Amino acid sequence: MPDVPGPTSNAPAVSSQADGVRTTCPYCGVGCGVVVDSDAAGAWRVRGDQDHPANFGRLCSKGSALGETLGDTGRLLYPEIDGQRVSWDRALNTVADGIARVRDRHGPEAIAFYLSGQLLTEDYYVANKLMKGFLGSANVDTNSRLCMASSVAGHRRAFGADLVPGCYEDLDLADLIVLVGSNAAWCHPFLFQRMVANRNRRGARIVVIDPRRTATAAEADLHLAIRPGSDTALFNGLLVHLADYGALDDAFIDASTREIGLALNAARADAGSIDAVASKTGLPIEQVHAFFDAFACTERSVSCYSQGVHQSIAGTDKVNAIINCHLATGRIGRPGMGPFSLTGQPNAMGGREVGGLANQLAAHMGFAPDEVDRVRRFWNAPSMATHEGLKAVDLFEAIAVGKIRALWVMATNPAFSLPRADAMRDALGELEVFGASDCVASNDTIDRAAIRLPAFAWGEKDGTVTNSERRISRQRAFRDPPGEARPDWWIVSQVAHRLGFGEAFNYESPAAIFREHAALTAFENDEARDLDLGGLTALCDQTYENLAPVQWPVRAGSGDGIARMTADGHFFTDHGKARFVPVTTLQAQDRRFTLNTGRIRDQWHTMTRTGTTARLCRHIAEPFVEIHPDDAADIGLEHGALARIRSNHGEAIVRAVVGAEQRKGSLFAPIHWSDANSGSGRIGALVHGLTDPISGQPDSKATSVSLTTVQCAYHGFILSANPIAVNAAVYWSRAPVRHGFATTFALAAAPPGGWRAWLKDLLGASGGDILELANWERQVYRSAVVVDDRLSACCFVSSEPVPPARDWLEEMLAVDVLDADTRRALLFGRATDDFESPGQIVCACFGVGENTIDNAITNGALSSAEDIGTALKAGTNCGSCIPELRRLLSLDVDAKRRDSVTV
Ligand SMILES: Nc1nc2c(c(=O)[nH]1)N[C@H]1C(S)=C(S)[C@@H](COP(=O)(O)OP(=O)(O)OC[C@H]3O[C@@H](n4cnc5c(=O)[nH]c(N)nc54)[C@H](O)[C@@H]3O)O[C@H]1N2
Ligand SMILES: Nc1nc2c(c(=O)[nH]1)N[C@H]1C(S)=C(S)[C@@H](COP(=O)(O)OP(=O)(O)OC[C@H]3O[C@@H](n4cnc5c(=O)[nH]c(N)nc54)[C@H](O)[C@@H]3O)O[C@H]1N2
Ligand code: SF4
Ligand SMILES: [Mo]
Repeated sequence: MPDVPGPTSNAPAVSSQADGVRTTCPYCGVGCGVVVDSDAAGAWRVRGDQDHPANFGRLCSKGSALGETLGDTGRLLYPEIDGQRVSWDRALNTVADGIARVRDRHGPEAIAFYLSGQLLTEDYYVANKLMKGFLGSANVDTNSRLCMASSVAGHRRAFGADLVPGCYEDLDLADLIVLVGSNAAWCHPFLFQRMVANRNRRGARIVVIDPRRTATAAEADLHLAIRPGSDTALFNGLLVHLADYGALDDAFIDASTREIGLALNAARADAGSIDAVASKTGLPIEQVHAFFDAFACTERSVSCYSQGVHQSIAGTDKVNAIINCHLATGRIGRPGMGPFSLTGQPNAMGGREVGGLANQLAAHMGFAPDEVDRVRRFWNAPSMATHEGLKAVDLFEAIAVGKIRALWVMATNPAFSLPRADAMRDALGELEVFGASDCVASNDTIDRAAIRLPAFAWGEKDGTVTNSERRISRQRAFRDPPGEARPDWWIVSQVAHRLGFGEAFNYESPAAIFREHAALTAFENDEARDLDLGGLTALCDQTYENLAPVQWPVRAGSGDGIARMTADGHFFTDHGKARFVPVTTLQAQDRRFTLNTGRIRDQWHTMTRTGTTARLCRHIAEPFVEIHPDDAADIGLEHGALARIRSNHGEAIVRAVVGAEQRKGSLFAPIHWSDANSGSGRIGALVHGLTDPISGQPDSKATSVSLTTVQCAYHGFILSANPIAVNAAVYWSRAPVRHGFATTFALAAAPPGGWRAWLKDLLGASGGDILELANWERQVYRSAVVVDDRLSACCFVSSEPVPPARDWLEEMLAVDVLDADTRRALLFGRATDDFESPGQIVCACFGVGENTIDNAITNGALSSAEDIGTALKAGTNCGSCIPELRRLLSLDVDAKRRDSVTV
């Protein structure tokens, strides 16, 4: 097959590197440094990088399990068109021809790229340059629109630039840490560990503002279980309180800010008294007082915020309400102080730096005529975009109505992650040209792409990412890519060549792209723009290869970055001062049920990586919806039953978890399950399409829904050596277990042809012995399929969702020759001798289960999380499970039930 040669591997021989390859974790925006090497058997070992200033050697559960997610199973290996393998040459020509055809017939506005914070800065730069400088449209948006857009908009309004003023060290130095709409214990685990360490060492207090009692809230000194959407009222009230109690920093306000009067008037009108704040937020007056007093009296305060703030119809206003309080007290850019936006994806920041958002140009420039002209001259661009493009939700709506006809998706799964995901998935069918670059062969989006392009994955790709504190770190390659995968920057550059733009896309390496990106940030900058990498424009390939983590800006003549910005009181607005932004609460309507969506500790988005390892699927194994006990009683829903959530846009059927951690009227469901591993767990399908009018970020945490119990005649699970899908079931979901897969299901009625035929059909099994046990009075059916003396699958069905413990059965999948006693025991689900099930895994790092911990607490009279750590190691690596260890110690039955999702 004729092919285009391309870089196939950047991987140095790991064995030649005595201490392994240093790279950066591909998950959250904390951006932890990792070191990778391999053991004698060739298995990858991943440990924290002691020298990396984000994590100093520690990793969370997801980071620690990275080595287990590196297999080639499920990877997209070759370019494909309409499901057929083709050469790279043909695939690239097809993309270029499709783009050229649509542009010639319908103009550049009919083409779009949809990118991702999981691309490297270099990949992102090249894609953005091709669209905005050479194809002539700004229809490049990114999943950062769903993630960070409200922070970007809030920063630009207040600071005149998309600027995070502080750094991680501020979390070590603060005396008060306020977490707003952030479940950092699960989503930014290592940063949260730094906050807890500060509290333990220096007595810092932690306040959590979240409608749910999350693992983060459980660790807090004060938890404000705010009414969803009412954050602006709380921070407006705080601004008034600061003014009335003499806590304003008048000198800073005079010298460095504008328009406090407007903001204060708006705040007073919105939430001028403690009573008004309490009534708008639904919080007890004492809690409001406690928070206001703590903030007013503590100079070293940091306010961290994340999706509970961003993903809202008033996300940008919420961001500015928080920033206003920091400007009013002058607590910004100084040690231990500042507003701090926690970025989600590993390169959420890098994407913003190169102009990945449709309303920005590269290097933090906008669409003002002089900025457009500057970028045009730098790129020598033939068709520079002159106005903003469509933001993600609008962009996909434009696809649905045929305005956009060619789409190229890279490193994201919009058919799963956009609001109204079913409608957006259907819209993809309207495209004339649809290409997707991904590492995996199947997800809700790439399954619908006519042109599929295999990209390098983590461990293969090579470039840079920027974390939440503006720190640029290298991602380095350490393994050979499988099949014909290629780097994203190369794929885009090849298409640019075929469109006739070869000269501007003659990149030979990520280093060359980085130098150009750095040069553009410094071009005609003169300290007028915040982002300036002038000191990195001349890196030779070797210096780039060895680049140590560095915080921007890195101005010309200096190799060092700057930890805190705005310390000199200078901002990037026209007048050089920060702006107070007047904001007013958009009062959320009280509805019967409001669906809040978010993340769980051990899974990453669509689970394309974290869902492949048993270790990370044992904490929470099934899709679920959490509900307050009173609400559950009201609608007759029991813990562990199946529940149907329905909105105007779609529905899902998931497991019910009843727990007092929820506010009444509010439901929580995780976003992670998709068509790939569940029958009806796609939560994105329910989410309404409302967005923040300024940032365009979807309101993903407040969809009006109904909830009902789903009655099923049969509940069961199948353990199998190979993955299966129970497509005819009312409900099913699948997770990997140690030696195979566990598929949980529920059926409305018994299979018409009998259970045996049904099971054989599901397994695609032809031979083998089937052992069976049935008790029709109790509606119990159990069977085990043994092929060549090995357990190939076993199936347990009953009328209630309470199967026996599975741990022993899982072990049996690995036994080479099953003896007669064991075969009999299979149908009882447990060994005849004493097999102790560890129970649901609490500590993912050391695989310590709930039963083991419970026994140790009882038998060893353990009384603290530290005791448990000493006895069992649980909680001593990443610490993400410490809140759960505390809960087990408290023996609070309700709290324990909350996490026992797997029934
Ligand atoms: N384990 C894990 N970690 C991750 C990720 C992952 O998939 N898994 N993804 C990464 C990414 S891309 C991101 S963006 C981050 C997200 O990190 P977070 O923002 O911390 O995570 P979420 O679970 O989306 O939402 C945070 C909290 O917002 C709360 N919330 C909802 N509505 C409101 C409200 O009106 N006001 C307030 N104050 N709070 C509200 C929710 O109850 C929820 O607990 O996590 C990153 N880290
Ligand atoms: N309801 C609801 N919806 C949400 C959210 C929510 O809280 N609630 N959160 C939103 C947020 S904050 C985010 S960030 C999004 C995340 O949503 P997505 O971005 O859609 O989710 P991922 O599963 O991370 O998709 C990443 C894809 O990129 C692929 N990939 C990884 N690395 C590379 C690479 O280097 N190159 C290429 N070409 N492909 C790669 C992976 O295999 C995977 O298929 O979801 C958003 N949607
Ligand atoms: S906290 Fe965990 S997921 Fe986030 S970067 Fe560090 S190791 Fe990776
Ligand atoms: Mo995100």
